[in-house]
Amino acid sequence: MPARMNPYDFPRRTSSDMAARAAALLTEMDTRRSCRFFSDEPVPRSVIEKVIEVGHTAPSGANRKPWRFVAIDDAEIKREIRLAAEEEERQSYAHRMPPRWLGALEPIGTDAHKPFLEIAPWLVVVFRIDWEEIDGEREPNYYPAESTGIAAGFFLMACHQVGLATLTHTPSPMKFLREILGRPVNEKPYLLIPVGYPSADCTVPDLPKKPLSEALQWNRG
Ligand code: IYR
Repeated sequence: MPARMNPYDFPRRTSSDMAARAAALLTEMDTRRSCRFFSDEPVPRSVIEKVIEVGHTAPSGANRKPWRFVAIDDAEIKREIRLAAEEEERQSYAHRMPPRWLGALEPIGTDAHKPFLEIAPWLVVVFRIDWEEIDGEREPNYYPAESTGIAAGFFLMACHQVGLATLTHTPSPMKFLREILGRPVNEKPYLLIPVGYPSADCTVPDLPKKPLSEALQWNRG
C-alpha cells in the first residue's frame, strides 16, 4: 500500500548562507584523518548513540536500512576482537596480500599490529544485511552494499563533526566479528571502526592529496 504523503519541511537556505556553510563544511571535513593511535579516554555512550543514529538516518534501498551497528566498549570483547583481527592480519600481511598491495600500503606504514582495537574506547562494527527472514520467508534487501556504505559515511562524518576520531578498519576476512558479537549468518561484517580521541602523540602520514580535478567532471568528458 502506498504510504501517506506528508509535506516536506525542508530547511531552505539563502544562497549566501549555503555558500558559507559549504565552505565551512569543507574546511572542517578536510581536517579528518584516519587515526591509528588512540587515547583510552572514555567517550560517553550517549554521544556514540547519537552519531550512530545519524548513520541510521541514511537513505537506503526500499527504505530497508539493511545495516546493523554494534557498539563495543567492553574491554574483554575488544581484546578478543584485537586478538582475532591480528591473527587474520598476520596471515594477510605474510601470505595473502600480493606485493603490489603491500607496496601501496607502504606510505601508510600499516602492519599486523592493531593495539588501537583495545585502546580506543569504542569499536563500532557495521554489518550489512543482504536478506532478512520475515514470516519464515527469505526477503532480499535492495542495494545493501550501497546503503550500508552511505550509512557508514554518515556515521564517519558525524563522528568528525562532533569531535571524534575514527579509522575505517577492514581486517580480512572479518567473519570472526560475526562469531564474537553473536550476529546471525545474514549479517556480513562491513567495517570495523575504532572511535575515540587521538593519543597525545598521534601522528598521521603526510600523504599527497589527489586533486579534485581528477575526481570531478562537469558535464560530458
Ligand atoms: N587490513 C589491513 C591492510 C590495509 C588495507 C588497506 I586497502 C588499507 O587502506 C590499510 C590497511 C590493515 O588494516 O592493516
